[in-house]
Amino acid sequence: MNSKPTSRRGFLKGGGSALGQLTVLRLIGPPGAFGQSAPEVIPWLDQPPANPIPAAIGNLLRWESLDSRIISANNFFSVNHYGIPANLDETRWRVDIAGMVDRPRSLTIADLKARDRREVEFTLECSGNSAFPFFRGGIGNGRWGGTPLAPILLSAGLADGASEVVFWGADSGEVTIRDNSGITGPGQTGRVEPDTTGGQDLTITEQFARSMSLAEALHQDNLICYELNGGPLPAANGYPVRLIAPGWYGVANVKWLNRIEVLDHRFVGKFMARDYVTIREERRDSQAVWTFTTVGPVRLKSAPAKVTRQGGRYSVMGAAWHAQIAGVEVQIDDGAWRPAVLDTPAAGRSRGYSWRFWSFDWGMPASGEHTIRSRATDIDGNLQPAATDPVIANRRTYWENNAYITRRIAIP
Ligand SMILES: Nc1nc2c(c(=O)[nH]1)N[C@H]1C(S)=C(S)[C@@H](COP(=O)(O)O)O[C@H]1N2
Ligand SMILES: [Mo]
Repeated sequence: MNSKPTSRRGFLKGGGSALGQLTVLRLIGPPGAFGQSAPEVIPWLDQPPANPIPAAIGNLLRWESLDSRIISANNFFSVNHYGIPANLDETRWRVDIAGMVDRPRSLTIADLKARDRREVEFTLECSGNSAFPFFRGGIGNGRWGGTPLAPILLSAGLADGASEVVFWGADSGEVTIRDNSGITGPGQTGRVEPDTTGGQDLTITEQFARSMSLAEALHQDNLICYELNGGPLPAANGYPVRLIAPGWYGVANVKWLNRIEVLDHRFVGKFMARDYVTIREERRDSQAVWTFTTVGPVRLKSAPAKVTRQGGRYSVMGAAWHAQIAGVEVQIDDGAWRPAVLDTPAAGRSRGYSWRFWSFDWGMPASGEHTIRSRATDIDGNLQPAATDPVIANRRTYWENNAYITRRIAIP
């Protein structure tokens, strides 16, 4: 049924039955009409503590407020390792295409906006989300608009041997590299200081950068992005331009993008090789083996968002993301896993990149405290892991925690 006001007038003029008219009004009327109270949100007992680093992490999602698949631009979370750069002037901004290309270029924002425009709905999540009690809302979903990256790289002419693409941000910060063994020399721009072991530390100003293999960078869904939800990117989210790499954790989505550099070797900057590296301890033939992987592709995850009460009945509403979702199950108080009802997924190109909402009819639970958790499966048969699953339990670093999330609630 079309619920636009014009069709409603048309319906009433047509002289439908009183009951028919009532049904229409109920469907399109404001919540609370006809004595039906709007659902009431019951806040979680386990509220996150205050964010201890507001300068670096902002606008964390308050799960109870989730009521639309799209998070508005002014509520979108941000993670800024080096702060927001000064001089974000769209008219003077350039994105350089450099390195192993036959035709290096320097693109203005106008150049980028003159190219094909495309939108993708994509759930951006920091790979550190769920790692600390305060950090549970490092996630948001938006419509990212921009121009495809691949044609820009291809038209620059990739030189033989090109294998890696680095995305540089305009932001930078001081980074200390431990024990540089006292190497000094002319032209050195960093600061060299004795360290506690008798060696020497090197302090440099490092620009934010992340890389991908050339094949990964050429993925058709990557965007050079200049819009969030149809408007300009907020300053904290990369204005005037950023990379949007659907299917990758937040860190790969480089903000304030000003240089795309093609290399013939691996790039091992801080955010590839020293930070955002997942280290696991595994057992092979009773030997401890350590594995090291750069945080990159996303992992299947879900969470209960909120519990609501309407007319004495309770429901749980939540989200599942980072894959095409096949099912979500809910577990109350360590009981049996029971299926939730999935909402419509985002369509077209956004399918699998945008989170999918679900709901679970909890009925009339006993008063007192309860725990609620969810787990998702995707269309390839992957199951979101438990905290005891080796992929989670073997980690010795905190990134990429996609284990079930347990929330606590008190029913009056
Ligand atoms: N230039 C730059 N890009 C960046 C970052 C940054 O600090 N500088 N933080 C990254 C991290 S760790 C995350 S989780 C995402 C967060 O994107 P958002 O701030 O738009 O939510 O941005 C990524 N891109
Ligand atoms: Mo992040």
